[in-house]
Amino acid sequence: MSALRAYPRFITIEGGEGAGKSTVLHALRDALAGESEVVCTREPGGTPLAERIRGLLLDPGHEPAAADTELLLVFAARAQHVREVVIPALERGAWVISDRFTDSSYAYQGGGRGIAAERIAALEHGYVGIEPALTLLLDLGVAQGRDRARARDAVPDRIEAEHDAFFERVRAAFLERAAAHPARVHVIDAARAADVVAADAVRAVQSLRVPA
Ligand code: Z5A
Repeated sequence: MSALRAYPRFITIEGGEGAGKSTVLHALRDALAGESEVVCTREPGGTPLAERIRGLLLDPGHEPAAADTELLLVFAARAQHVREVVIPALERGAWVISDRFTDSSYAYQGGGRGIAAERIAALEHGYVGIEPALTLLLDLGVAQGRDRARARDAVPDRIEAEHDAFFERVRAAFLERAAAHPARVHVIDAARAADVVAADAVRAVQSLRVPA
């Protein structure tokens, strides 16, 4: 398998539902603003076509998606997002901060749905080809994350409607990714107050060695 290209200004934020990814993304955008262009984006989504795929993925109104269908949908959205938004922005020297990226596929489709990591890696190397320089993994207990998300969303989407055991497997898979990639993945205890979590995230980004 060909190596993934790591871009020094590519940052991803990962974690379970309600972990505070959007909150941290806003703090990073503010911290980096003024330095150079900052592109904030998300997965699944980030382009009009990829957002349509996100809608299909999260819609509870159709028959249950087979695990392989889910996997191919997230990678179809990612292939479009990477080519249309992420690589062009990185090539022109912008920072790119993405709310979720390929680690989420290892966690949700791998840990959650039980798809073998080798099959996910084949898609990652075949159709994505890049990885972040830094991934901030916001780690939070499942019950706490669900309480936060429920306080915000009246109706759960198709994945949010899964049982706690699914989210426990997702959390364990994220932590396994962090253990396997210690130089890239920075684990942050997301159970603390939002401003403390955001300050940790900003410090981690400031410690990145980025060529001028
Ligand atoms: N998915 C997948 O299966 N495979 C893939 O490859 C990818 C994604 C890329 C949509 O993702 C779904 O896609 C997701 C995985 C799947 N399904 N699930 N579950 P998403 O990121 O759009 O959805 P989400 O995980 O449900 O995100 P979220 O609930 O919006 O979480 P968040 O962005 O991490 O949290 P937040 O909006 O910043 O905060 C949630 C609430 O908590 C909000 O009211 C905040 O004010 C509050 N908050 C935030 N931080 C704190 C702290 N520190 N203390 C107290 N309260 C806080």
